[in-house]
Amino acid sequence: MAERLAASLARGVASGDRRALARAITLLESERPEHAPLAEELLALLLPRAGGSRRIGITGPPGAGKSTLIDALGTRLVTSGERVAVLAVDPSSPLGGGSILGDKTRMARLAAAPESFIRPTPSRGAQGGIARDTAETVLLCEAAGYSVVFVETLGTGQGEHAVAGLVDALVLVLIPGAGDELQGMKRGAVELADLIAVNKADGATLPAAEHAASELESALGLFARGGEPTPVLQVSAREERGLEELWSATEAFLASGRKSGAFAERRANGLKRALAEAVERTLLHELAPPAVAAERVRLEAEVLAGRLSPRAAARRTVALLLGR
Ligand SMILES: Nc1nc2c(ncn2[C@@H]2O[C@H](COP(=O)(O)OP(=O)(O)OP(=O)(O)O)[C@@H](O)[C@H]2O)c(=O)[nH]1
Ligand SMILES: [Mg+2]
Repeated sequence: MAERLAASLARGVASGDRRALARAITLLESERPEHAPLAEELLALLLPRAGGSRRIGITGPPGAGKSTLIDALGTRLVTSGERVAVLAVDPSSPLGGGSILGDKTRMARLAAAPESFIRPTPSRGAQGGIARDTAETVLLCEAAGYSVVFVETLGTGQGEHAVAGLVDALVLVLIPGAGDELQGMKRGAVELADLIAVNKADGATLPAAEHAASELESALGLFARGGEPTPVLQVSAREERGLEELWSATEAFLASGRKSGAFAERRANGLKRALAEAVERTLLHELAPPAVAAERVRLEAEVLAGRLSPRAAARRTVALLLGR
């Protein structure tokens, strides 16, 4: 029964049926134990068709224009024959939180194209859960024939870390006017980024965007230490300026990674991490009573606060699991 359902869903996904894809993703995200074997079967059936997209992360502070940029860029890509999927990951909003409608209306043009698929990923608090669901959702989108998959996430520190490991290229969207604050606050994100788009290079904010872009460029030039500095592009998502250049720079980044092996290495590292996380999650799920889960959360907080070393926390966790 379960196998028949998985097989028919897999056929729907592979034929590019958006409703089947949406149902398949819901199944992956489900926490109900009886759905787990079904989700696994579905992935097994579709895995051979996955892997073929360019996976592009779009991160940045709230209101930077990430969704507007994806809408404009995605619409162009669709026009040039690509099929575009967008996964909006919001680690900070609660499960089923309000961003769903917001994202669709902010990507109204792209959402209207039959060659697009837009899907919010609800948060459930755990970074690992988001990363797994998103990674698996990417695979399903690829099996459904999407050739470009955008993953939008808020650059709040955790979000971009989780997403950087899932994508082939991470684009950081910044806005002018944040001055020094921008450099201090976004330093981690800047270091993770493969490309930086300074958005809102239009109207009254144009001079500030130009200024911010040139400051960033010189800072990154110093960072680069002989390697290629991270490309900085000025764009206006609203007026659709600089988008061709941004996409060309993204494709150039991917092409050079394919040549050097960095592209394959990044995907391999992502899979290794996903495997390790899955082993941990499965073990904990099989072995741990709820009390242990609560204790793990407490131990993690102790580690993060610097009061406990990771090795001590690991030893206590394992002792708990073994019932000692
Ligand atoms: N002037 C100008 N405004 C823009 C541009 N791009 C986006 N905006 C505006 O900036 C606001 C935020 O845009 P969004 O695309 O929703 O930004 P976001 O980064 O996706 O926001 P969150 O998902 O809420 O973090 C909206 O009012 C947009 O109209 C741009 O290129 N120029
Ligand atoms: Mg958005």
